[in-house]
Amino acid sequence: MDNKNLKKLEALKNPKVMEYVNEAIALCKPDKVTVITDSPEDAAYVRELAIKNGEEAKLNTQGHTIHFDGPKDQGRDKEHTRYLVSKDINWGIDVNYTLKKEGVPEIRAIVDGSMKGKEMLISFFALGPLNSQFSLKALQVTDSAYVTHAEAILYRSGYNEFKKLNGSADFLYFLHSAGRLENGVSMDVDKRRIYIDLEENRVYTINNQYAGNSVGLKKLAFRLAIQKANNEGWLAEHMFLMGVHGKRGRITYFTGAFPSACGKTSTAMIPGQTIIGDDIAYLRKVDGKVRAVNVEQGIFGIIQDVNPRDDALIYKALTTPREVIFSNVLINSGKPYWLGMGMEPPEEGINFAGKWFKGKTDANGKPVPYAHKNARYTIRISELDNADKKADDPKGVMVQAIVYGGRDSDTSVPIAESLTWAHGVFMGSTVESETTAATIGKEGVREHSPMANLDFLSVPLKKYIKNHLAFGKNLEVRPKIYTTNYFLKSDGKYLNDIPDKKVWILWAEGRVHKEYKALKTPIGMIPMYEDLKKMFKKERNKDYSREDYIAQFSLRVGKYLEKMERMVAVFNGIDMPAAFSKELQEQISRLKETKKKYGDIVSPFEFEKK
Ligand code: OXD
Ligand code: MN
Repeated sequence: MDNKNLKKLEALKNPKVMEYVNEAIALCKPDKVTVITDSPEDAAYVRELAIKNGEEAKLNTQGHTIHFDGPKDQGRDKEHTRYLVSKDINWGIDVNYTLKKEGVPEIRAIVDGSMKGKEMLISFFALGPLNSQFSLKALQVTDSAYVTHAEAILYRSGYNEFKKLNGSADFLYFLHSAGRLENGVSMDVDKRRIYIDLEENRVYTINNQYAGNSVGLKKLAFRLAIQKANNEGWLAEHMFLMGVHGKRGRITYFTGAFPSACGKTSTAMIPGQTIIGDDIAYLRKVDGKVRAVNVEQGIFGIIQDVNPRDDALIYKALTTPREVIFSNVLINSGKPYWLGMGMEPPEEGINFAGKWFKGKTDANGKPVPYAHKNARYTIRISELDNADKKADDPKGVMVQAIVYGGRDSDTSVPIAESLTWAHGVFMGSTVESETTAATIGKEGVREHSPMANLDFLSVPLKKYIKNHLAFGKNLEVRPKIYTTNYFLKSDGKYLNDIPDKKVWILWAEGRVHKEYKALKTPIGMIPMYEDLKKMFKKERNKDYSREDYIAQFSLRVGKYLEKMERMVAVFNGIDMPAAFSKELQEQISRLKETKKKYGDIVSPFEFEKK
């Protein structure tokens, strides 16, 4: 490290930062070390380095670049993402972990010498707004200028925040190396490892580039934050944060947790509403209210189906000059093409698997799509016309509704409100969803994901649920809790159009302000037909028939009971808080009673009669 860079580091007066950096240099053996501060010159240096290194290439539109991850590095690698702990833990759920005495030597041997011939970048970030009691600090060391560039878009630069730490070691630390590269992509994917040391709040991630694996500040920091939150009595959640615009200019803030690729971003982007964040929120109780911030300042969004009709605002932002990184789309003559963009792709180009041409097939004779299903864009939220004005407020915004959603083709109604806070926690704890392309592995497999957070839980399930139950206590303004399901089908066909979610969210907003009555059913409160009819006309210009309502809101009691059987199987073996077990038992008996009285499928109008 030259003197100039050393001075930048020393100015932080932080012994732990020095210790980590010295250790990283000794282990990774880079040729050069560069320290990145909050200055615009340093940000430009990173952007240019990503181009010079071949990790990104410029596209025709100003500020746009393309980055490719290798063909086998197109989603989060769940199998090789593990916690490092020094003793066995009873998690209650399936959690991947390795004992430190084996895991640390293994990962350090793989990381050893990984930066030979390369440049190490050291940068600093805030997870959350600047000058905020919500925010955590993060130190990133990596040999990937793409990773640093993506983080500069997605997170607030935090060199100055580190100065304010006054030498404290209270920060998270991420060491990443893309490993050996061939044509700009990681070669040794068989040695891809993502190890998260829960005891030291540090992460090692190696031989990968896909941001879900490499960008420490995203899902890796999130796991460390979940542990911290559960120890300290706040919430770190897989949630969007948005302003829902109700009647008379009213803005009501919602958070919502959905598993990856199940509509979080598109909910936060519903036309007429404002977005604060689309992926990770920290929530705290402040003066009897729940307040929340977006941990990020950007979106690492799925680009498939972003088109002028369904996602006009993002489409506009992705097709005009500004800083955007496209990943794993098709490139032809300096232009990006993705699946579902509402335009015919060219006949050939370059994609994540190299040269692509129309009719290309894989080794099994299957057609190779021109772009990956999990292709992404990386953009700052402030670039969007619907960015909420309070997005960077250090005090956060007051949350009045929490939504849990999943990809459920056969059971849950499109929207329901919980009977109580504890019932809401129960609803969130029993989210089930069909797997998507955001993770490596088979798609469409039903998976139970408590609070849509299964992939990221870093504390025993009992502790996590207990923390949620306690969070609802002693509140002056208690958020309402909802479940949504945008994916309900009948005879193999979706029962709703994608934009219909606007009606569900606005109905929930109206409920917060006591504007709509609701029907009490065994699974929660559901909308009344007359209200939805008016709302569908106003918001969607659709004639919403009684048949539509019956198809969407009939309680599939038999299916709900099957789900409860699955939940009993999951939770039986786990020592859960008594309040949770009570909710489960009561849910089952309410459903059984309803089944006895009305049968397997119950029209919502039956509940109106009561
Ligand atoms: C994401 C994910 O990219 O959850 O947000 O996979
Ligand atoms: Mn996510």
